[in-house]
Parts: sequence; C-alpha cells; structure tokens
Amino acid sequence: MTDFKVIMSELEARHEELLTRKNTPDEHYNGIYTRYRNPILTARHTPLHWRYDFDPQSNPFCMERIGMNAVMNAGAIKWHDKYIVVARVEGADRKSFFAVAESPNGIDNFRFWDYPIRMPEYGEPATNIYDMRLTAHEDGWIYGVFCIERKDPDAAPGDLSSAVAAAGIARTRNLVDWERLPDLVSKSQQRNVVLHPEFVDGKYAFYTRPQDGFIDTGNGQGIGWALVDDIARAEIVGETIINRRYYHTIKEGKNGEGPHPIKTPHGWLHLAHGVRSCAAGLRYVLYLYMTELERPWVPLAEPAGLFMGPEGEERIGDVSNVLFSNGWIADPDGRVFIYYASSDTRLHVATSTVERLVDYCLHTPADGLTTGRSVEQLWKLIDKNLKR
Ligand code: M1P
Repeated sequence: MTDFKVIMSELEARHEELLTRKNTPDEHYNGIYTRYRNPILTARHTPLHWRYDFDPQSNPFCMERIGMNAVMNAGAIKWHDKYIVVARVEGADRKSFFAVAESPNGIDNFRFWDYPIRMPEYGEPATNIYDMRLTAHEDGWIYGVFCIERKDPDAAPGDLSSAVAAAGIARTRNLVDWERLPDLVSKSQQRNVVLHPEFVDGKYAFYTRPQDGFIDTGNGQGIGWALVDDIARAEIVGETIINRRYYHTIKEGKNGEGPHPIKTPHGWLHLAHGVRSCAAGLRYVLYLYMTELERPWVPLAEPAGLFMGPEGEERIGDVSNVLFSNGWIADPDGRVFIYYASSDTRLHVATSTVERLVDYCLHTPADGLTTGRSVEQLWKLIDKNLKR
C-alpha cells in the first residue's frame, strides 16, 4: 500500500524548494542584458493541486492525474507591486491555457495562483488558445490579446493538421474575471497581435502579423499596424507593414511583435521574434527595433540581427531552437525584465535597462544585408579601436 502521506509531504517539500530557489545572474557579460541561470517557470512549478488528486481513496497510488507538459510564452505586467506573468501552460493533452503567476522581485519565487484562467469563449469554441499579450490601456482596462486556433473548416478529408489562426481579445480589471470581446476581424489569418497602450488619433492601435496560412506567413510581409475605432467590434480595414522581413536575415521566414512596446524619451522600444528556416527546422530568435514617439508606426532604428538567441539548454525542448517572448516589464527606475521562453518548454528572465536597450538600438550598426557591408562595419570598429 502506497504511503500516501509520506509521498505527499515529500512532493510538497520538493515543490516548495523549487519555487523558492534563488535565481542568480549568468556571468556572461555583453553590456546589453543579463540572463538568469534558472528558468523561472516550468511544468514542475505548476501547483501540485492541479496535478494530483489529494484523496487517497480515489488516488491510492498518489498518481498525477492531470499532467502538465510545459510553461512558456507569457504576457507580463507590474500589478499591485508584483511582477505578474500570464503564462501559456500546456497540459499533457497538448491544450494550452492561461495561468497567472506572481513574484515579489521579477526574477525568482514565481508562484501560480490557485486556479488557471477560465477564458470565456467567443463564437465557436477555440481548440487551443495561447501567447497572451497584456496591455494596460489608457482607457483603464487591462487587455489580453491572444491567439485562437481552430481546425480549418476547408481542410481536405483526412487532413487533421490544417488550422486557422485568429486573434482573441479579452479585458479584465483584476486578472481573474475576463470579459471576452469579439475576435479581431481580419481578411488574413492573424497571430502575434498586440494592442498598443495608447490611443492614436483617438483610435485603438494594433500590431498585427498577417499570414496566409497557419504556419507560413506567405505574402504577409511582416509586422503590421492597424487602427480600430471600436475595440468591442475590432476590425482590420487597412494594415501598414512597419517592420519587414528580408531575404537572408534572422527574420527571413517570418516575424512577430512580442509584448507591446515600451515608451521611452527617444521613441517606442519594440521586442519581436524573427524566424528563419535551416536544416534543423525553424530557428526563432529575438530582436529589437524602435519607432518614432509621436508616430509609433514609423521605423526609427533597428540593429542588425539577433538580440537574443537560444543558448545551452535553451536550445532543446518540445520545439527546439526557439526563443520567443511576449512579455516584458519596465520598472519606473528604468530596469527592464524580459520574460522569454525557450524551445516551447520553459520560461526564463533576462534583465536590462531602458537606457541600455535604447543605446543598443540607436548605436548598433543596422543590417547591411550583404557580407561585404557586414565586413565593412567590422573594419570600421576594428580601425576605431586599434588606431586610437
Ligand atoms: O513554436 C515556436 C512558436 O511558433 C509560433 O510562432 P509564430 O506565430 O511566429 O509562427 C507560435 O505558435 C508560438 O507560440 C511558438 O512559440
């Protein structure tokens, strides 16, 4: 007979040890950001009461009844002095759902709230929902914009993979009760849709990512910008591409806005992901760019290449070779907490400051788009250093 009580108390002790483990900075220095050593959330951080039936009568083997597979791509917000992430938790059944976790310092001691979010449905229930971007909008609501996935109604018989992606919109005042608004209406499929935090010309503004197919962006040329009159009937009527994909770059295949941009005195600071194909499949990395302060849709600066790419154990997971971010927090003192997931498996944090990230954007050479120009930029720096 399983000693239920002994196993349970061991599980609780180990879980508590994991949740309260101190996180320490990685020693690698690049002057731009600091990675932290431990993932801040993994499947093992999910509460035991989500996974185990605590009743020895109905669970004589003290078995996990509902398995959790991964914790990743999280929206983030500072709320009541706590660092909050709304993580994408993926169950053993492959379905993702949203769950809030909070930390007192933004780098460790993240703890999930007791219940995951019960997101109201809109229209035909989604098969899967994921990757929420949180926006505390100047209208007073906190919005969550996320991807909704449904099976493609036009899929050929026997095709069990084709799906359709769209953007779901919900709002809340307490992160517990969510009011679901109608999904974003768009001619193309959409993923990585993000709400800008301010009104622009009295309208709501969205960053979009038009795509022809569920995976391939096809003719979708990059990150778009669209104004919407009424958030409760959001429809994309005109979309301007503000951050393009280019041949032979880190975003050749596709790109997508991360969290909403941070407002700085020099312009809006954006975090995005870029994707390219290689023999190992799709490689996802993070990059930064800036747009003008008064006209957030106008490009201002973009350093060449990647800002962060998968390193060490980050390279391996359910979908290997992926870094993805849809959440960051800028503190009033200028410190920035970047929440990024590795390989669709676990969630990490890196820290920087607004000042450093802006300096990185404004003073890192832009992509010359050819080897010749890249080497010229390198020579310029070497000359400057060696011929001082
Ligand atoms: O598997 C990597 C990522 O793939 C998708 O990214 P994109 O929208 O750019 O295609 C998303 O499903 C994301 O959740 C995932 O991390």
